[in-house]
Amino acid sequence: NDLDRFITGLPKAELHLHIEGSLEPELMFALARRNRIAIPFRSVEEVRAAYDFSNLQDFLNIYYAGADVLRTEEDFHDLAVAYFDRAAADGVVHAEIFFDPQTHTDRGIPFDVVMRGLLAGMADARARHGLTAKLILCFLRHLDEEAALATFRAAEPWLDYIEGVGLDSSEVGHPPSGFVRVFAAAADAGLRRVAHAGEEGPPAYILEALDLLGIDRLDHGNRALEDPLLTARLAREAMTLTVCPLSNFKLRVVKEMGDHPIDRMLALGLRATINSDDPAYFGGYIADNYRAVAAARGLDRRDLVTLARNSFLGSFLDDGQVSAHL
Ligand code: ES4
Ligand code: ZN
Repeated sequence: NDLDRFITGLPKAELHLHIEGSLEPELMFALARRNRIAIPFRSVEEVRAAYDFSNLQDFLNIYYAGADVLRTEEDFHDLAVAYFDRAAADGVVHAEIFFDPQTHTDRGIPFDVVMRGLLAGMADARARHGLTAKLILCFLRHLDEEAALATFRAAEPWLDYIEGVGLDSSEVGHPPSGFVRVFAAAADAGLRRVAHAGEEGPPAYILEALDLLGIDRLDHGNRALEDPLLTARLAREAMTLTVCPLSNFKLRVVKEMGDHPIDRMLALGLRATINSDDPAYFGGYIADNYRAVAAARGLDRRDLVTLARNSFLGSFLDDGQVSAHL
């Protein structure tokens, strides 16, 4: 319908996308065959049927298992190209994508293989769609800070190609305060900093991400809504929140899409954006996320324009590039 076409046609930036979470079962099968890896599924339907989770940890276990088929530079290239093609079809003109190097280096895949493949995919996206992209290296918070520091050292030859660092994986029990040194090292190297906080974790984790990690952008941030002083501060500081509605629904951060607080966030003056998180696992790409909240919360075109505009304002593009997109 009309609103569908409006959403797809609206130029937007994607600011919260785990590239490993864009691995569709079809590509998982193809890569397993190409790399001669046995996977415990006979069909794409069986893979989809195995995507049974209702919280972050259950999801993560499936997501890390799926990533095992990614072995070669070509695999990472093909993964990235598949995502960028799909994103471009949804009106994404700029994407700042997360990757989890530890998921790969811990399986013996060299850091360089991951980087070369993703960068080649980014170059293709630029050539095919004019889509620009940046990389955000995420540290896995269920592993310790020494492991994060070792990952940062492995990344050092590649820092010209990495826009920023992030913090993801199992939130509860792994607060931002455990990653102060590695984020300080990233800041010293001139990198941007983001962190997942307030997805399942309490508002105190959001405060730590702000005050101890010095984040430039907050990933999820839903639970900030429990603390009026915190939401007032986030609004005052024009902190961008990268909200992921279908993820929130699948991981039961919200009980129903009708309960999604996206319009409450906007009403509080928060710079909220809409993103797809792990689209192969959560049932949709960015336009599906816009559509789902628009339908559930009755968003109008003005709200949708605000959300898309926020995605550029919250991006790490320079001011001139942001202006060109507004
Ligand atoms: C993630 Cl939804 C989510 N939360 C935390 N870490 C993640 N890694 C991939 N998806
Ligand atoms: Zn995420």
